[in-house]
Amino acid sequence: MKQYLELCQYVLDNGTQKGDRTGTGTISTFGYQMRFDLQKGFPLLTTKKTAFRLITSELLWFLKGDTNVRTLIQERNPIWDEWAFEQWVNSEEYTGPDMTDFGLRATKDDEFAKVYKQEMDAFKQRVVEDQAFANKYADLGPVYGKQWRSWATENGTIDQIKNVIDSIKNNPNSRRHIVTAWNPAEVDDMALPPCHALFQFYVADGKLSCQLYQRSADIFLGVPFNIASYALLIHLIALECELEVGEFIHTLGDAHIYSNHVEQVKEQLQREPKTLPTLRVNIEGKSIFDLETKDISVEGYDPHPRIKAPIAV
Ligand code: DHF
Ligand code: TMP
Repeated sequence: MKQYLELCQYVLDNGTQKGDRTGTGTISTFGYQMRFDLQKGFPLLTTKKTAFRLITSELLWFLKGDTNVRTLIQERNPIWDEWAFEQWVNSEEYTGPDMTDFGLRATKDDEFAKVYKQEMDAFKQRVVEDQAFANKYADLGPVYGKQWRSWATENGTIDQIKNVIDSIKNNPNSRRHIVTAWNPAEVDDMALPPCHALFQFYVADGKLSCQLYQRSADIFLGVPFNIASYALLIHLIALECELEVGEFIHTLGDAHIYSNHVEQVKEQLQREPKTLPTLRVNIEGKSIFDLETKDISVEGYDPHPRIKAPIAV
């Protein structure tokens, strides 16, 4: 995963200081591309331990067309908690302690961080126990799962994933194998407008490749997940279409390192990448839409230790 470390170094060397929506501050560049040959191993970062189980659970959640964080919470996957919680604390029904700017404040104020954690734990418990509450506050709106599997039109919905699988199978040479999560009519209703916005598949020499356009890329926390997630998606679609895997091409728009991730990035740059793991998928008798997290694993993953960092909300 030299490519990822090169991205980090490139942004540190060439980035400009740039403010951002979350108030954290970033070092940012615009436009960058990485290529991963999936024949050379599964691109899960080895320079820090990365939670593959969470990546799998999120991708299967997208593929099932789900947009409610309840499913993730039930699978002990916390990666979308903050964006559901934000909907709750901004609602009229919420009467607890003031949670304005909870993400940023929790990184700066230990007392507040405790109160925030209590409120978050209570929220998650209620989401699991109370389906009506979950439907109201834990649904992120028409995010990835909705756009991928049931894009709304005047005459019904479009299943972009089924369609793209059909077009890969029946017309592999097509230059129109596209899925887009960026739905201009609905972005305003989403808890977070799609970061991984549009992707295109390509078939040549019996191999399936995919290029992703990611409009906004949190290099330390988001990007390692995004690389592994799209690599996994290519493997799954390739299985479904009886093709080998080719390349993942990752094109970034605003590629940024948050100011409170710079030390972590530099620590990672000191580390030597290790051999990539191998993906195992137990798909026997199932379609990719019925897979469960336990059906997917990596073998031979021996990363450097985890490095923690706060997420910008
Ligand atoms: N917002 C921001 N500012 N950056 C993101 O990367 C991001 N990603 C989202 C939603 N909003 C976002 C969805 N994906 C983590 C990774 C990916 C992700 C959300 C969160 C994350 O916190 N990763 C940590 C902890 C993982 C764990 O619990 O083990 C990590 O160290 O990788
Ligand atoms: P933005 O909507 O203001 O661009 O903020 C979104 C932040 O989340 C930004 O730092 C990019 C990051 N992000 C990723 O890097 N990958 C992801 O998959 C998601 C959902 C978000």
